[in-house]
Amino acid sequence: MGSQLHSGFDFLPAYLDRAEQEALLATLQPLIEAAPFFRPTMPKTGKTFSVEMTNLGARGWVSDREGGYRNQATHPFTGLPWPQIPDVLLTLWRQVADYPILPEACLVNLYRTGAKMGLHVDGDERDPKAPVVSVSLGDQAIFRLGGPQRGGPTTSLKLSSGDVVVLGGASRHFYHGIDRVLSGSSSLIPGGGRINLTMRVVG
Ligand code: MD6
Ligand code: FE
Repeated sequence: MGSQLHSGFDFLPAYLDRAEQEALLATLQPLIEAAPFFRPTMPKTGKTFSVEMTNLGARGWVSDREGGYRNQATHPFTGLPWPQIPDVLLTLWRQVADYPILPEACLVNLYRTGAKMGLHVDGDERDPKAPVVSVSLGDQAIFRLGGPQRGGPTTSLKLSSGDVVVLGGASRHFYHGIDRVLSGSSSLIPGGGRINLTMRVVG
């Protein structure tokens, strides 16, 4: 059990050691080749995200101007089903999620130089009890965690390669985002940057 800053929030620093991080990245590489990163766009405005995304699992998360936020079975550009979530991630979920159902989606976020993610709530999944489990690889990032309302107090936390965060319980619907990534702080990812994996039960 890591430090519980909020009910249902769990921070597990250095959950994966360097060898495990390298093995996970090697496992992800062919999956990402099959389902390449793309840049989602915001509903209505069509503004592009600075983060590049892809998914693993039966019900990946996508967003574009026309269709808005949604879960779908196929990659929006290749039209192919997303690759399966690898066993190493399902095992990690079983170890930390404390939830009987396995994740149906693993969103893969890639932050290259300058990418960040605004404060948001992950609200597109229907099962309110299932946690979201996040795994960070590569460069460190400043993660901001608020509460249930936009504009409330926030705390920030530095996430490093190998760290795991669980947003469960009340914290499942807390605002959070990535203020910035500390470029060059890790040598794990070729070309630099940060990958964040978030596993979800879509419901
Ligand atoms: C990131 N993480 O770390 C963005 N969402 O790049 C998230 O948006 C997130 O870390 C839900 C649960 C945990 C998370
Ligand atoms: Fe999120």
